[in-house]
Formats: sequence, structure tokens, C-alpha cells
Amino acid sequence: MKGDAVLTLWDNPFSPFTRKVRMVMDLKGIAYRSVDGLALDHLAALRALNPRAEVPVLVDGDVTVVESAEIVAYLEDVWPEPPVFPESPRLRAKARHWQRLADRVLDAVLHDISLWAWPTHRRRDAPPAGLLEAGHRTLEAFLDQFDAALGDGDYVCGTLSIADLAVFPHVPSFRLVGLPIEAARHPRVVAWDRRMRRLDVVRKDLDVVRRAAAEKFGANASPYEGEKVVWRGDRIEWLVASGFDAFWQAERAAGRAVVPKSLP
Ligand SMILES: N[C@@H](CCC(=O)N[C@@H](CS)C(=O)NCC(=O)O)C(=O)O
Repeated sequence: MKGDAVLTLWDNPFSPFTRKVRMVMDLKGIAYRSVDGLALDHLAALRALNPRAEVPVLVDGDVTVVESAEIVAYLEDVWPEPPVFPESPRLRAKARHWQRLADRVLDAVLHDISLWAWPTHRRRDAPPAGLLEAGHRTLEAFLDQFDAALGDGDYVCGTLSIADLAVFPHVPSFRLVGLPIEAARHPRVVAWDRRMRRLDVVRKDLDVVRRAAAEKFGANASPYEGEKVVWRGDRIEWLVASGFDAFWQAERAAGRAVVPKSLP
């Protein structure tokens, strides 16, 4: 066990990546200070820690870790109990697989097709023709595979693991993009979602999101960027793979796109 120095999580109440990391820290009983790194007042300080200006970033004394999966791996190394990776190499590979799909595919599709529903941005245009349908196809393929992976277990890898904690924060966004998850088609996912919502760490996470939504967007104001959108690799990849290169180029030409860089 490490010393008592309080860690700082460069955080954001709504990011699926920070929500995953927070749930891991809460599960392990790790004390931390949270700073909303995406609030405009904190962006310069965040960029000094992570040139990509993305959350989460974990600062533990002289150790700075960026990338949510790397933060989770660091937390597991330093605070192994309770584990968020299963013991057997086979199940560990399965847990990493679902974390990767959540971080790189779910996030990308949900991001790309939800821009018009963000409370921070008030876009006046409509999504390009076919974008929502393409997104729904990828999301349905994900749900089919996730439902099958759950099998008869309570959680993806049998016991609660990073696979569940990585996928869960994305689940409410399915409804937001017009694809509510239905018991008739994905019964195991619906039962798993209910089970997740009964966990203390998940209840705390949902409470943080609910309270932050009321606090941050009250009085018609927002502490966040309201026009530019960060397009990191996976988000561009899905657009291009789905045939929406022209939309992406138009976003860039309109000055609305930011592409992060990992080195200054
Ligand atoms: N691969 C990164 C992705 C992190 C990421 O995309 N974070 C978003 C929030 S969901 C962000 O900070 N975006 C910068 C912005 O919106 O200004 C990770 O797993 O940590």
C-alpha cells in the first residue's frame, strides 16, 4: 500500500474515461482530489500535464499518468485490492478486449453521432445524411457481441472487472442517440445494466453526473468550450471508415475541429 499523499485526478464529471477511472478509485478506496480539467479555467494547467489536453490525468506525487487504460493499470499495480482485472490470463485478455472496445469504438461512434445533442454546443445544422444510421449499425453490432459475451454470468468476466466499468458509462448515451437498449433484443445487457446500477461505486458515479449536470448547466451557462470539438484518432477513424470524410473535412474547414497532439 502506498503512502497517504492525496492524489489529484484531472477529471470531468461527464467523461466516460474519467467516470471509469473514478469508479476504479472508489472501488479500491483510494482518496483523491478532483479537478475538472475541461473547465475553461483549468485547460491551460491540464495542457501542461498532458499536451493532448484530455482528461483523465492522474498525478500521484512525481508520477503523472495519462490515458485512462494506463491510469487503471497503474492503480491496479499500486493498489491491487480489490482487483479490477481477473486473475487468469485468459480472462484478463477478455477484460482488456472489452475495455479497448469501450474506449476506442463505443466512445468514437457515440461521440461522432451525438454532437447535435450536446448541452455544451448549440449546433444549428443537422447530422449528414446516413450518419445516425451508420452509427446505429456499429452500436447494434457492439450490443449483439456484448450480450453474447455476458452469457450466463453476472458480469462480462464472471466477477466485476474493468470490462464492466469501462462499458457502463457509455450505456445512457445509447438512448441519447436514438437507440434505447431493449430487453427483447439484448436481455442480458439490460439485466447487467440493472445489476451495475445497484453497485455502490456506480450509484456514486451516477450521483456525481446528476449533480454536476444541475450545477454546471444551470442558468443557461456552461464552463466548457462551446464550439470547437476535439477529434482524436478513433473518432476520425470511424467517420472515415463509414464514408463521412467530407463531413470531417467540412468541420475542419469551418474551424470547429481540434486534433490533439501527444507531444508539444
Ligand atoms: N484515450 C483517452 C481518451 C480521453 C478523452 O477523449 N477524453 C476527452 C473527454 S471524454 C477529452 O478530454 N476531450 C478534450 C475536450 O473535450 O476538450 C483515454 O482513454 O484517456
